[in-house]
Amino acid sequence: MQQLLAFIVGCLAQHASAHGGALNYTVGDTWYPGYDPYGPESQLSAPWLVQRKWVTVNPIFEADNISLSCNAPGNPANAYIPINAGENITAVYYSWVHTVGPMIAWMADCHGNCRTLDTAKADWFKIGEKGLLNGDILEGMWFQHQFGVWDGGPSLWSEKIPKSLRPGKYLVRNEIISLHSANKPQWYPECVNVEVKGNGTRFPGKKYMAKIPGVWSMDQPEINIDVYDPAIGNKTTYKIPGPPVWTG
Ligand SMILES: [Cu+2]
Repeated sequence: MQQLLAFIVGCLAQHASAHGGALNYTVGDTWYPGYDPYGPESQLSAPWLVQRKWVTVNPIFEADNISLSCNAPGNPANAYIPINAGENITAVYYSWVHTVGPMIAWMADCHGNCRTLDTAKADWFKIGEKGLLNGDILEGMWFQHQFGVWDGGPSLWSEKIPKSLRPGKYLVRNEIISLHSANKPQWYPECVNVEVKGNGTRFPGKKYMAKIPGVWSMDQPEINIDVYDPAIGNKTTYKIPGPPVWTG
């Protein structure tokens, strides 16, 4: 526990003035450290590592960037977070500063081994998404704003593993899209290994699936957006693009 606290405090210091990403995860009362983007290279071979490797808290700016699936360089991790279908996985961020844009949680079936999954070719499906909660696009309350904690405490984002999902090894991908720069979207994706348990038998069909990169494009008005244009910023609805969420 002492070690874990030191780790958390370390992350906090490093990320106070930067952009960010999913640094840790919790399921119930159990914490799982992610890959520390500014930590030692040796993490990658650690038997406890559950998160794919990422090396900067800076965003990705291109919808077609090959690293959009699991950040750069995205090397696979060894361990899996055990979780029951129907339970929540919480991604933990620190001092998240951006306020506008959707947040989407995705999963992909690893077909038995997440080390060998090519994340840029995988079939991803949404398990949850959070967007504009109330008010208008420019000044209303987005989940991304509400979720940000400015005092250095953890920002928590929970999504449920669909109750009927068949057991197996999966990646969970937490994606924040920040839209505060006009026509210059920012992507913050991280991926974590989970092993889903339970009695589920279901799996989403084709209409729920997307490729990443592939699902986002600068042809989408919800992505290539100028929130400072009153004709857009004054709207009180924002439809999160991509396939529908599969809730199981
Ligand atoms: Cu940023």
